[in-house]
Amino acid sequence: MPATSTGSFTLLHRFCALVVLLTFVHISVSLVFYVCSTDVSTAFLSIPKNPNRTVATEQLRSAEDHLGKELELQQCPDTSPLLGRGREVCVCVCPLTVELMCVYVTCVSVGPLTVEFGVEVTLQQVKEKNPDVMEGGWRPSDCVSVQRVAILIPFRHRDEHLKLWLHYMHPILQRQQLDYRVYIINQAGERRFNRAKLLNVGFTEALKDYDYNCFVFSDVDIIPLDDRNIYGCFDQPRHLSVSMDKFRFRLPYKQYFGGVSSLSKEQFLKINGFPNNYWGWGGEDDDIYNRCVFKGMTISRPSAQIGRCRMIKHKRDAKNDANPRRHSQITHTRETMETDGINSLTYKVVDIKKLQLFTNITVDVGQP
Ligand code: BGN
Repeated sequence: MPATSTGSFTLLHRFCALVVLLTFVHISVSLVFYVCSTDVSTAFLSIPKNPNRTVATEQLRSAEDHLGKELELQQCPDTSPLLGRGREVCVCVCPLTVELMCVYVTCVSVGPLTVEFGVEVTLQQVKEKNPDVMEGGWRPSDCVSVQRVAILIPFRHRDEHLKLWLHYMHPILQRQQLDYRVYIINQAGERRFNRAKLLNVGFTEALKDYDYNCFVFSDVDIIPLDDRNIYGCFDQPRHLSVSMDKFRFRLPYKQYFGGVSSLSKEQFLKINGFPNNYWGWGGEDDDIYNRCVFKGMTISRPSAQIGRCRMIKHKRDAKNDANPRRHSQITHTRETMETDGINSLTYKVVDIKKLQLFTNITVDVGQP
């Protein structure tokens, strides 16, 4: 054979070998991404879907509500796969949706929480960004949450803060895969504010709506800086706002239980709920802390890193001056907790509005 044709044969042979090699590499890489994507893309796809689009699931859901069945949906994972500061969730992109042809990967960042209070948000914008939030809350459509959470916010004249709270919190709460609803407990009238009593009202009213097993008590001006700070319940009462910017990202004192906390229904009832007699600012959170300790419980907390949060700066509200009786009141918790609490709660509901982003309960809690 002439030397030139031997040369072209070798070249052709090499070229073919290269093509075969590249095809092999392509198939291997696609296979690896295909296998790895099953987990990750499930996580990615479980970012809230519009329930209108999942009619069958909704029908099953209502059957579940009526018949008390748990369907075939699996329990949501202990740790939601959608959380984590700066974490990236990657999915394969498959041309023509043929999974074996997955050729490249796209990543979205789900973690970093930039919380800025200078931004102007309207309720309409928050609604548009959270189309799946209905009746003040949401629940995963592809798994059953263990945590059925009522988030209770004592409130009066803080509309600007509420907009920011809803703007930041609805997406976080959905990523946490909670079955949750937000309740604003608005104190009617202009008399002295009573945070703890409003929370007792929230507990009672929320239970008329749904079988909640967990209650988060949050001030309207506190936003977590890490979505791994779970707004759910734990073995022990939980303090969530553990490192606030206002306190230079530390606890102001070891027993501090203010800001954001959570108690399971059982824990809440064990301490006879919250005190009804703290009128004005301060002390009620210390009383609640005492109640927990006197009933043999300890306080659970996230790490200082995960528990970082920001507080919207503001002046003390009108009619929320410091409660002058608070120092003496907190020395008597052991006795008062038996008779002052959820077992002695009286109030008058003035109005209940079920809105898309929250339920608004206006209540007359009386006066000192
Ligand atoms: C404490 C308040 C708390 C408040 C924190 C943080 C009292 C009771 C008398 C010691 N307790 O001093 O209610 O959450 O500061 O601001 O005032």
